Amino acid sequence: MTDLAMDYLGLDALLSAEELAWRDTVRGFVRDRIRPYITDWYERAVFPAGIAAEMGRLGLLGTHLSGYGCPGRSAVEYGLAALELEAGDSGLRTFVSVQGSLAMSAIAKFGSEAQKQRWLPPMAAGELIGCFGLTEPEAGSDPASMTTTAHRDGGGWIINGAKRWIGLASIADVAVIWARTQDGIRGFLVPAGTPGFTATPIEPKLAMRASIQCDITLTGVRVPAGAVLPGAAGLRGPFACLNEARYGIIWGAMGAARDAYEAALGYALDRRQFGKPIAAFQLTQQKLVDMVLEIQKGLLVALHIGRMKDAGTLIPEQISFGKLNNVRTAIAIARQARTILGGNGVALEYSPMRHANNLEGVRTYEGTDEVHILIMGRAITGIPAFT
Ligand code: TGC
Repeated sequence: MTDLAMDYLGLDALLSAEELAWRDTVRGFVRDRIRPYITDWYERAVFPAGIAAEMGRLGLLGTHLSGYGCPGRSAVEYGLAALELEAGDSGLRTFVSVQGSLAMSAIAKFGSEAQKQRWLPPMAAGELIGCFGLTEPEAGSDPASMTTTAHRDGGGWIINGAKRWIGLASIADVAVIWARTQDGIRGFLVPAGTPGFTATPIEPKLAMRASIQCDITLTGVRVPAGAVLPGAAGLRGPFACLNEARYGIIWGAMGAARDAYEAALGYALDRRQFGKPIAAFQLTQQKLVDMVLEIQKGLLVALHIGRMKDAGTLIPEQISFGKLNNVRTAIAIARQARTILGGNGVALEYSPMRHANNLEGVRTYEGTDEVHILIMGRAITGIPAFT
């Protein structure tokens, strides 16, 4: 492989020495702690929960949050971590997103001082796990139609309802549950083990096999007054957390794409047919070049959006641009990479088809392609076309 094969436009020059060092640290973690095991985890549909504490020690949980034991890194550094983790597997990057961008972010943005003190330091360390319950069986793209309710009862609240596709819920120590109240949608911190709360993994899955997604039921779940997140009122609260997770996906998807491309390139250089490496065939070179074009463009989009986020100028409609473009592109690259591997491409030993399958999950959660198209459509026409 040539230098241009790995960084065609020299994009590393756009990163500071500190950013490159952090990127390489996470890349090393993925090389040592994820790559050797990922096919086994994926095949057995296992999320290696023990990795949480290792990730916490490295500063991968709540990476871009500050205070309360959180690493306080920049948005670009958080993005670089997502890029490298998803080059390992989308399921492992999803863990970091759910923990840091959704659960911890909800507490950091909207929690009381007591809630932050109690939950954030052990969550940053990976000692406690959090989940984020927004989506429901009948309310996916339209969370405004949620039917989970919370009613005041004495000094506390009683929550009833159901959530679906909730990452980590069955191993979570605390669930952030969004529910409809008399005063609109509010967020509640529900500790694991609270009577009436159950979380059941959704199995078997064809994507995200090395992570956990669950059904949650809430039946007469009683929580104290101090469980409500005081700073969040209305859907703006959960959407602000989704912005964080969607941002990480912009980078992460390019990691999966890059890994699929690298697998295809390595294979094409080794694999001989008709007397020469298949990389010597024009059709293979065209596929590889198309991948390089799209990966480099996707990384530029991610970096530009990351710099805007660090500058405080990024708006949610621009996050939709990145999420839509980069996930759609990554799926196309992973599928194209699979074709270069021929029949071997369906073997778990090679990463492209695993990435392609995972990316179907990534394309769907945190806003489907269709949702982000309509967010962008509204942004450029001024006309909402959701219904
Ligand atoms: P609308 O209902 O009118 O807006 C409600 C309020 O929210 C505000 N808002 C945002 N605020 C910050 N960031 C954003 N990205 C926001 N989007 C909307 C909005 O301004 C309004 O505020 P206010 O103060 O006026 O009340 O919603 P809308 O018309 O703006 O949006 C419609 C639509 C379809 C775009 C939105 O509903 C949407 O994004 N739907 C997709 C939902 C989604 O992404 N669901 C995935 C959730 S992920 C999950 O639960 C499990 S996956 C993670 C895991 O693995 O656990």
